[in-house]
Amino acid sequence: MKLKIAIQKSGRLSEDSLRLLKECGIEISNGSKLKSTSPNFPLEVFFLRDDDIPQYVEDSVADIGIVGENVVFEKNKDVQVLEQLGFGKCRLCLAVGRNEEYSRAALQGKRIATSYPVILQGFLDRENITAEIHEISGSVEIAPGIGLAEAICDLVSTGSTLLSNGLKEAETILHSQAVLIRGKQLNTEKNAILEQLLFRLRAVRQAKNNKYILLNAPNHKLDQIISLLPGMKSPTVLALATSGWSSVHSVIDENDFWNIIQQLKEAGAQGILVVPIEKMIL
Ligand code: PRT
Ligand code: ZN
Repeated sequence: MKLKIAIQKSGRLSEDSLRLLKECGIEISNGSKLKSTSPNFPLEVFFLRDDDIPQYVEDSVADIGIVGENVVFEKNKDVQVLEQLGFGKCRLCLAVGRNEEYSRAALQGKRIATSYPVILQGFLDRENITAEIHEISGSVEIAPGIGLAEAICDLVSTGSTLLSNGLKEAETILHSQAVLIRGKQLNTEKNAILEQLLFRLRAVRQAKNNKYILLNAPNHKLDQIISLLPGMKSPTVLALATSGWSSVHSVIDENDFWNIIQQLKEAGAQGILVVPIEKMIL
């Protein structure tokens, strides 16, 4: 029995999806065909267009899939989001001409071009705005320039596409990243494989969010320094050969990193080393 996963065939999520599986110790041979079987994990990989993945998962053609949240919400299929994967980050934004004044009220009666009519309609309904949605499948950013619409609703990551088309970001209506989704019907055996995969995925994700830190501390400052370092249980403290000094080892959250380093220095820590963690099991 193999668990079937659908990932994007070629596009922005393809490389990161394969890399994530690899970091989970799952080998996948050649990603150019329609499907591939892992030689060292009970997983079969289907390579598909991202827009089709929610439907295939709902229909149990694939058991699970990796796709952007934007696609999950737009397609609105009967699938469950299991885990955010931390890549493919972008936002779905309303954008208008660079020189226009933007307000929600000003959208009333306007034409908005988008490839995300479902999400956009949801936003307009919540805000009690009546606007005309023009669905187009690509190059949405050119719509105002050719007179098709006054505003657009499109994915943005760096913002350079908007800028080079004379547009400005007016409002974010959804933050998105790649997620792991599953269908409703999985037998016991497939569920067990999924649990193993999730265990590995979480270990990889945890590791990315954390750093291993080693530092030297004068013993009379140990209490203060330890209070800054929660660690997985509590920090490890080892005596240095030089008397009056200790070596402190711990794990810190990537997000608190610069803040904590600054405080540690102020508290008298020296020789601070910060190293990446490859896998982390709590
Ligand atoms: O062929 P297939 O249908 O599988 O691929 P696709 O062309 O539909 O999708 P693809 O590969 O472009 O994107 C796949 C997923 O990546 C999306 O569904 C999002 O979840 C995610 N993602 C992350 C993005 C972006 N960032 C992104 N910047 N998807 C698209 N863009 C486009 C955006 O539409 C705009 O044209 O990039 C442009 C804006 O980029 P910036 O950097 O100029 O702001
Ligand atoms: Zn697509």
